Amino acid sequence: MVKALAFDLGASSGRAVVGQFDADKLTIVDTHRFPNEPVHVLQHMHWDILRLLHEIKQGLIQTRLKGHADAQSIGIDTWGVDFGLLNTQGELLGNPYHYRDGHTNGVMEQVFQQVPQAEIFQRTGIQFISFNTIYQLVALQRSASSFLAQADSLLLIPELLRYFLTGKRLSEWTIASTTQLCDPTTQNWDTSLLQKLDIPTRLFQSPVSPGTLAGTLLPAISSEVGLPSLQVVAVAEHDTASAVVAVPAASPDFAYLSSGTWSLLGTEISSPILSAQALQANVTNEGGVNQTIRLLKNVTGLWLLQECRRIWKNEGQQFTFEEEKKLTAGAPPFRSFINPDHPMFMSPAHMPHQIQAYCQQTGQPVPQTEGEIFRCIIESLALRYRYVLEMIENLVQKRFSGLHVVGGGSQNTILCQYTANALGRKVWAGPVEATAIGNLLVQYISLGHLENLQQARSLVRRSFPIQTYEPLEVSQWEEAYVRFCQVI
Ligand code: LFR
Repeated sequence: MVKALAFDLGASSGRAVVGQFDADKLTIVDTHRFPNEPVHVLQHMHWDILRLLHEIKQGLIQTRLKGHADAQSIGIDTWGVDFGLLNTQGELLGNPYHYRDGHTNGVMEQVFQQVPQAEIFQRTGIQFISFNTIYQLVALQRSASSFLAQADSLLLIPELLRYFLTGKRLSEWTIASTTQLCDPTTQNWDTSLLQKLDIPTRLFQSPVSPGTLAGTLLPAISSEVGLPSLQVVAVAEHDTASAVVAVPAASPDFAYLSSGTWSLLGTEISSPILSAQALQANVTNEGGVNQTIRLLKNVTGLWLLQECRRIWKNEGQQFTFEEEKKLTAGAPPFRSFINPDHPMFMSPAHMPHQIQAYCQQTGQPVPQTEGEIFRCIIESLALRYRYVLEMIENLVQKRFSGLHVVGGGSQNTILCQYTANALGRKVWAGPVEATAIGNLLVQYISLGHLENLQQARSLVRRSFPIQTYEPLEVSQWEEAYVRFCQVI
């Protein structure tokens, strides 16, 4: 039995997950859970980064107390694009911004005046989203940030947390690729793009491949948490890259949806697609494991539901999942649709009001009840998935027989069923814990217990339940899709 420990930091919480691998099966157990909530201070939204380091240490202690002091290694993953700056002494400068902060508003469009959009895509292969690291850095530089002026290096958040544990500054490829500052063919920073934008090149060092051994726990941390000096692996530190590792596909040609706060829908390819059509579709070519590229598109995902729940909770209304299901099923079908990716849904605002405003502005019936709003969101997500899947298929010139849905959203039975209906194809749902599992699998590959991605995915198939959804009511959904496309 080989044990490893994954720290997976998601949109509202983080956790420590121990993997136990006995050659035939992988089982996982949580040893610690903690909040990962942004902190609003003055005009800005920041990571609570030192608290997270504290929670990671608590996770190490709990892992020992719960009988897993024999874990061999650790890996950390989080979402993309956010970073911390270090001075020459290796101290953190300021508090990292959260990507939903407003400081990048309008910056992307200004950058296009300096470097044309098509050139940025040609160089990086990354989709255009206003919060990418490239625009965060330009925003800092335009505001004459003294932190940027003093900075000696930049580490993306999982790299920063790993640095706090090991004392070593090391950049990792999957998370580096999300910055929109790397060349996907050389898997290195695009220095001429950095220079064109006056972003200091001294901040960056060549990324290592996911699975690289990145040091051991610092002696001070080992003694603080009472564990030996464990190996720290630079796993696929971008959470989506980890999730894609854990897609239980048997064939090399498959489509996936990593379903959480974001819905990341795409496929795995061997070299980036940088065509004008790809630029037009605003897809991304992010770095994957074993020299793969994750060709995918971001769809605003469960965020829409999470934000509605947050608002209703503040207003004194809370529903269990079973209640939500009933409310959704009880609302009339196909009344109004939203484009989940409209910018008005991006920042934390009053989501139910935003959805109502969208429906009103597009001349559709305005959903009133919670059930009507849930239904509008879930139908729109499922229809958007079809739109994006077909877009990806056009780019790779393939047709997939169904869609693998992994992550927390694979538990949402209504969303999975509606997705199968909207696609008119099968949906295979699971594993739920894909991100943590992918994090662990890369550690097992790195330590020599698994050979490659194929073996890792076959282990996932043997170890975790996968639920199949068959498409239903296909002709009604076909009609709905036509209307959805008109609305968006
Ligand atoms: C998902 C994710 C997406 C990325 C977004 C912001 O958690 O990592 O892949 O586009 O968050 O970083």
